[in-house]
Amino acid sequence: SSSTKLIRNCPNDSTFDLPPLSLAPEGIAHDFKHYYVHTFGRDRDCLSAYYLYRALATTLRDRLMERWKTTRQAYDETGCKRTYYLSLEFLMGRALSNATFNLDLDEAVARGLHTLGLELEEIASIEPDPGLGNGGLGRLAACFLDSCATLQLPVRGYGLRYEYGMFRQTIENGAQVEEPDHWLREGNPWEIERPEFTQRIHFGGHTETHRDQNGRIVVSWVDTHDVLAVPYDIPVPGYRNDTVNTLRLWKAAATDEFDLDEFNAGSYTESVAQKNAAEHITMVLYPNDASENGKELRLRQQYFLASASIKDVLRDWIRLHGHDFSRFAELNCFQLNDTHPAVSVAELMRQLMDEHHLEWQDAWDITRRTMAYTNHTLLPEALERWPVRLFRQLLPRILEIIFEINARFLAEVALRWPGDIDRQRRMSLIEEGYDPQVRMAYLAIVGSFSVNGVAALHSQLLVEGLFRDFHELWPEKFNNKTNGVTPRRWLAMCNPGLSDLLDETIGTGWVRDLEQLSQLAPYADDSAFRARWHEIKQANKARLAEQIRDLCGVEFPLEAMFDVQVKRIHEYKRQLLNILHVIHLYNRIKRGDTANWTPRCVLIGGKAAPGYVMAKQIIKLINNVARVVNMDPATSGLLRVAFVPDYRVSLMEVIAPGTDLSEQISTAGKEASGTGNMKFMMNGAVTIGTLDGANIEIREQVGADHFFLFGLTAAGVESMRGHYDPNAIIASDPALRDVMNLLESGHFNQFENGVFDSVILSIRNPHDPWMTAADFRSYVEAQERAAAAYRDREHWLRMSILNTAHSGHFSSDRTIAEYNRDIWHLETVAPKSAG
Ligand code: B1H
Repeated sequence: SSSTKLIRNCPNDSTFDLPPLSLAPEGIAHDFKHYYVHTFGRDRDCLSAYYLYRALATTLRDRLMERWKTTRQAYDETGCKRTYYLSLEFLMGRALSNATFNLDLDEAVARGLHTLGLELEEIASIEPDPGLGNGGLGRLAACFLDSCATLQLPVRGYGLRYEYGMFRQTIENGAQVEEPDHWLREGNPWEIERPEFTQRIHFGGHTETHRDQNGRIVVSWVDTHDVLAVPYDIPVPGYRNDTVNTLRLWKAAATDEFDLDEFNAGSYTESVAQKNAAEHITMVLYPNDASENGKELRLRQQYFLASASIKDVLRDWIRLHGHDFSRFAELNCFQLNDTHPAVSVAELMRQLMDEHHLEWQDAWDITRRTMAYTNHTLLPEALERWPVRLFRQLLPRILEIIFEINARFLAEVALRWPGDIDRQRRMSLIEEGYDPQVRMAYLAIVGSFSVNGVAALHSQLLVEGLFRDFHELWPEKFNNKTNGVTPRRWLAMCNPGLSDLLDETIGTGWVRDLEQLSQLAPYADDSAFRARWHEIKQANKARLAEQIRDLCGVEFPLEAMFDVQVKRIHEYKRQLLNILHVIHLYNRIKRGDTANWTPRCVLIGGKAAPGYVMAKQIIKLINNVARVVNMDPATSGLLRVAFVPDYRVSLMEVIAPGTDLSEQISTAGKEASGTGNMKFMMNGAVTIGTLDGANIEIREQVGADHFFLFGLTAAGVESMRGHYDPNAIIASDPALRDVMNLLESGHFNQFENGVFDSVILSIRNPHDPWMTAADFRSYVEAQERAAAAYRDREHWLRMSILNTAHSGHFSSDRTIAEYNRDIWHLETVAPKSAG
């Protein structure tokens, strides 16, 4: 097509060289006005907020563009090894403030805008917050890209350009209502379409085997229905270092071919309409965080991402190295973000063999030295398995390759454990049965040289449990990479007050090297420093309280402890335990048990997967409890509860800095890592939590005295299974008995008979996998310790400071440095300075 056509008489290299763009306020203001007036055709008669944002975004994008080019050239010229981060989700958050900050242009942009009477923050808040991810897994991918660019590592993200991101959540009569998020409606200034790199992706059809002229057996995959993958590139700026990496997102588009049969049958319009179906592949993000998807369209998305990204990488390889793949594994690595892109193992095999004519053994050798897999969950409901019949119908060639990988793998297992049929059955990539399934995690393990979990406990449980057999076979493959979060967005940008105090106290080096925060520790004993810390926290609480007033209509008094749990709603995360504690506090108030009371504002937020009935009932319960508590004059000044609708990245940027107590209360052994826990810690919140995921490492870093621990251990949870008796626990604990009585009396659902029956039943169920009742007593006691600690302001401030001071370990820069040291082995590459 015209967009992919190149001209023959290419002008010489310097034709398109331009002088560097001005980074001064005047230059920025000039370009901003130019875009607003000349490009977008707006003026003072129609002062459109959106186009003010658009003009500023374009001004900044120009300044990224020149660095983007020099980064790309530096990677090509050095011929360096590269890593590709393959993920169905990238939860990037707003780009404008991030670009401004990472380019060190905050002051220049603010001053340039001031000359026009405009405010940077106000314009930045117009940007839609792109929600191309569910939760932690998607946000982790975004933090990793930030760290890779900051560490100047040649890493490219590959994902999907969903037309509709995560749904917008509203609350009606206490219940979640989903609305579509058409985030691209007004265009996206941060993407550059690259139609010249379009790829063709195959689905359906069947395979045929024949011999070529040399007598080699060749398989062709024919009669396929093809879909085009069009890449859109998004710049990923490093922190003040001239590196700009790339996130490449694929959009599905129809080919220009007609289905001839239908055409000849006269159904011209039907066959044109068919083209529409192709574009559905990237229409919408599946909103099922850590739970079953199982839909054909989801497998199409996964294969579409895998095939397009690998084709893109191989095209680049051939451009730079020709058709010799002998050094491919040495110079390329694919990091699989969970099993969602795991079909890449078979797809790389297919492309190397069927499209580039390698033999099985050579292709397999390359694949196994190139793929690395990160596991993010132990929950059985999130472990991906696809029916063999679906593969056969949608991806027949891929299924053949998976069968061949499995046959060769099981031969290896048989060699190691002769006659151990049960082990072969357990380890097979195919789960046999009435409807056989492909086990995607096993495919990922067999096809990778590295398998990692995302926190120490999680990695340990993986090799002891789910992946035990594989660990016995290949112990050297397994490793841990404890998650981290980027200190740019999650401290420096979102908490300017604290950031200034840190700069003033320990210098500015912490933004790149977060371990430097440990220099703060001695200041915990300095009362003048504590006073300033307090002042900043109170200002952040005021900003948060204002948001909560606007969004929930609830007043949060600033002297109260802000107690916050924001994350996806899931039974294992136990928002239910939190709300049971709220009911317990309400009972205490009603019975006048309020001596030495610590006023508390409980904030809960998060989305439920639309089909997850129990999660939606938990949202409804939180809202109903909030209404009763907040309406009751007895709670005035003592207790407030709010459910914040539409929790997302940009809300967390306000919530984390204003939080005192961070709720990390999952059933031990169930939360792989958690990353919200790290954001809160960095911003000086103290954690109340179980020994789960990265909480364990947080507690190790900050010290047991500065962490409110409660609950069963992972081993304790497992050994209690089978003789867990919640009804006995309830009967023997007066506080929990009172909570259940009030709940069961219908006090929180006066005109909604029975709406909480199944929630109540789940607490009383001896098979409750999350053992909510088991941890209640211990949770209440930890909450009492937290409340007492908060009443001693100086003590609390010390804890708060020490939490920030010991959060250095949880920078995603540390995580990425470990991925690079142990798995990727990339060299840093600095681009030529833009001048
Ligand atoms: C995590 C998911 C996840 N683990 C399936 N697994 C999805 C699984 O759309 N799907 O099908 C989406 C997401 N997400 C989270 O990853 C863990 O629960 C967290 O504990 C962890 O911190 C995070 C990042 O590693």
